Amino acid sequence: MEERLKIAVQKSGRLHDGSLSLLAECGIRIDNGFNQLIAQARDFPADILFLRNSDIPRYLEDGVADVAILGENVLIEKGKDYTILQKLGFSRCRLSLAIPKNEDYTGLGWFMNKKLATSYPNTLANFLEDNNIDAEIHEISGSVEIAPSIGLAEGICDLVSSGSTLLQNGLKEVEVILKSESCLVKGPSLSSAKEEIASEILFRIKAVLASRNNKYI
Ligand code: PRT
Repeated sequence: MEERLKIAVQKSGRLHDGSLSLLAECGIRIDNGFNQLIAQARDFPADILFLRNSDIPRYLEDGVADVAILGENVLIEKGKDYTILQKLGFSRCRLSLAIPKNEDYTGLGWFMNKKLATSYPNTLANFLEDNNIDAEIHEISGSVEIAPSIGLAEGICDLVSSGSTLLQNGLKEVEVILKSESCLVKGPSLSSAKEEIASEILFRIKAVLASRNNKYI
């Protein structure tokens, strides 16, 4: 039986459209499947799995998915040492520290002994440790920006793209911890047949990205 590469993409959310349009530009098209967990690509030996972005590292680890399109920030948070085959250039954002806008920011020392809310506890803990800052991390899964105004935390660590959510919540960005974008990632153990299919996809993606770049020059 012909081997098929299982490609994980986000089921819905910020990475979904960019992932499917990139695959389509590479000639990997699916008929419907948006409401399914899995869809077969037309005329290409691959199946698309629709999963939550935050669950994708686990599926790669378990070999349920072979390659995936996801945000680098998720890989870093989960601490998985996967091979990034290609950075894809969409869904760019940064993981930043923010504090109430009226605070006088004096540098990283400001965070000493403060309570910080985040959905990225591991990345934040590593950053604080690298900078010798003792602070209390309060993990929450969403609406991180409201934490200071409801008295849950004194500062936050969250993803920022335009900055308007911070502004709306009376916060200012004071430190960038990391920059992230979508990337194509490979799971830990692929058969040689799957490696070949993954190489073909990578080749096509590089061609698409190069032609997109040429359009901007
Ligand atoms: O539910 P699932 O596990 O699939 O994913 P998710 O909840 O992480 O999904 P989603 O769609 O919100 O984000 C998917 C990925 O998009 C993230 O992991 C990042 O790699 C990337 N990305 C890019 C962002 C943003 N930009 C972004 N701005 N993810 C989240 N945000 C949020 C941020 O958390 C904050 O609430 O948008 C708000 C800030 O946006 P601005 O424009 O006001 O600064």
